[in-house]
Amino acid sequence: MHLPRNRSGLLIPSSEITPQSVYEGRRDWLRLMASGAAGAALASWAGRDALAQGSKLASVKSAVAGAMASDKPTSYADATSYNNFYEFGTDKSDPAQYARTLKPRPWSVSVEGEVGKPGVFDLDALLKLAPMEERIYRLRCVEGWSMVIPWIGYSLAELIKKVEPTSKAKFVEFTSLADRSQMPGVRSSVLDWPYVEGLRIDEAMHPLAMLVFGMYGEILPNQNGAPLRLAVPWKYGFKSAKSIVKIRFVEKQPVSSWTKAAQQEYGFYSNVNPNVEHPRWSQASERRIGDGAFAKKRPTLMFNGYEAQVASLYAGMDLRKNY
Ligand SMILES: Nc1nc2c(c(=O)[nH]1)N[C@H]1C(S)=C(S)[C@@H](COP(=O)(O)O)O[C@H]1N2
Ligand SMILES: [Mo]
Repeated sequence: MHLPRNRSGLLIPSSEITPQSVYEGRRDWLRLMASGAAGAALASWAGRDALAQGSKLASVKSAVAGAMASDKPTSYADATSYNNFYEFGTDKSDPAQYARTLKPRPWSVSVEGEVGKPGVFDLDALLKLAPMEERIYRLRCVEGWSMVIPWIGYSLAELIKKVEPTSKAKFVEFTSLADRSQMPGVRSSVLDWPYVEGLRIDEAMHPLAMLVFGMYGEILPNQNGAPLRLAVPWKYGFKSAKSIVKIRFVEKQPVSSWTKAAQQEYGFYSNVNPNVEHPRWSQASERRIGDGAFAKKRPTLMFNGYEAQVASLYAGMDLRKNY
């Protein structure tokens, strides 16, 4: 991903653009599901039942509503065929091609470390833990491209509150699945598996930080990190770990996989910042996937456009040092 190769992969054929009507259809379908009316038809997959019965697709809370991206969502085709998920290979097309071997069910997430109520959460329990919301967030990859994605999920804070972090819980570490039998890319040594990411506890508690189970009105496709992933919209995309199996509350700052791979390039914070360049390229602008190969790049926004919501988390910090 963050290797300088494969730049030609940035050219996306416009034939892949999903008509808005198809996307709207998916949304209607999810709303129906949320109302419970479509429950029987969806019985083939238990997760859909849980999503339908355990929750309503709530309108977003005010803390989040003001941060919703007004830009047109990226086409479903682009969002599901141009991916970074190194467990399935390093080319943008690899996850869509190889992630069908991922088994997102049964699935559980182990919550460990500095919490009063550690435990293993089954996926069904997580689906019912809080009301599902649809939130349109920008996703900015550190490589210089971006998308706009309608996610479905709820604030990570909902889960964190339930497990009662102790006063020693200063950071949260997220670990992705690393199973060679399901993930062909794990045989490669491009990263030190499993994929690990981390957030400071106040970042993790911020209402914008989202635990995601679906997108575009559907259950999360495997290549996008099924059955659950993070969406941390003010940070570079790699902070949003996919296919999470472990959430650990710790006192010391976790070392993320990308920091391990290249410390001078990928720091712990990795907040989107047009003023701090990556050692190998500028971060001042970005290419919106779907805009076409010859479209003008868009200026990258401070904190990816979420400055009003999150800047206070970093008051007094030197964002050049804490990149
Ligand atoms: N486990 C895992 N999570 C991951 C990655 C990965 O390789 N493995 N790639 C990250 C990067 S670099 C980006 S930009 C986003 C891409 O998410 P998307 O494919 O859903 O757009 O996922 C992030 N989460
Ligand atoms: Mo990325």
